[in-house]
Amino acid sequence: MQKAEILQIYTTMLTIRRFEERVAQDYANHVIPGLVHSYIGQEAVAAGVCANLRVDDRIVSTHRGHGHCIAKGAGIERMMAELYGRKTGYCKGKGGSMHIADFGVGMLGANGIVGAGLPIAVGAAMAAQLEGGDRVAVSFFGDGACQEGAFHEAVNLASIWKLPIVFVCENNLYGSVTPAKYAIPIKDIAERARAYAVPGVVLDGNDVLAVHEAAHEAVARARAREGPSFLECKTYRWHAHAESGAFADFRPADEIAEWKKRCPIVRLERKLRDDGTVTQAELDAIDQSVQAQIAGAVSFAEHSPWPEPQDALEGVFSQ
Ligand SMILES: Cc1ncc(C[n+]2csc(CCOP(=O)(O)OP(=O)(O)O)c2C)c(N)n1
Ligand SMILES: [Mg+2]
Repeated sequence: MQKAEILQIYTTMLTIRRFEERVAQDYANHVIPGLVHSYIGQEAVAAGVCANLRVDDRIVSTHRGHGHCIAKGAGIERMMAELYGRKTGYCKGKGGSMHIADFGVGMLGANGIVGAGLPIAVGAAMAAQLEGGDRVAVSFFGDGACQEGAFHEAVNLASIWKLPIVFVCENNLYGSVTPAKYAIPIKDIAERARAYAVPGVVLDGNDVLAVHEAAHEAVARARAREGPSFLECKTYRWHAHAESGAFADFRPADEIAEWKKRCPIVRLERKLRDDGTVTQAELDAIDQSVQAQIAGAVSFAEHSPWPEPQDALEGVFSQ
């Protein structure tokens, strides 16, 4: 991979990290209302997969969607404004974290209903197949979503119709407070894909280069109209299920500490420094530029107007 491409992936991961750090801080300070699920710890999955996508490819996300939005090219100003509840946000400040979408960059939406994104992504893949060309769709979802009926229907349909889709399971070992070990009777969820004749690969989801390589193959397969693929990325979220404090974190402290040592960003930094690809000064400069962009997004949100009371019933699906 060219240096510029690796640094682009690195910058995406760091943008997600800094964005989420700021969001967590603003949430704790009651600046951000609603419910927010942090993507910190899982950055390698969104960044590694989306680096293989074009702007006209489509992705469907989850309740933990900020990383997917950023990696697919959504604007962090409008994202931050949405989280702040401002009129300039993606949903005019009325949707919040779990409704962010940007069709212009092929981001078909976060989704507050666990498992509901998979059939939407299958629909996007079907549309891509019907229109000809080589567009693809990617479905991001968690281990918890794999316990929903929609998961099985989606993977099966994609398989029998050979749809151009990549299923990306982010197995972060928990669905809210339920350990995957309790809820799932098999070690690797990828086994389920194989039951539907979809090739399933198990990956270290904190190794962005491994994720990128596997996604590269899966996306190429979809572009060549050879059918769906399934990537199970083993990873970990650093924060509790959601920022609200309503979800106590029952996970063992030593487990959290162990996974923090496998930070996907630090791992890539170390590799790039060790093999002489970058200097620490280059990495510092990227961080400074990312931090400036986050500050810009916050300033945009802070200086944006609130929605008008008379618009309260516009753009909503129930009244
Ligand atoms: C259909 C449905 N059931 C339950 C919930 C409540 N809920 C929100 S997130 C979540 C856990 C999802 O776990 P997973 O798919 O592994 O994603 P993660 O939160 O780990 O990223 C649950 C049960 C929901 N939003 N939708
Ligand atoms: Mg999970």
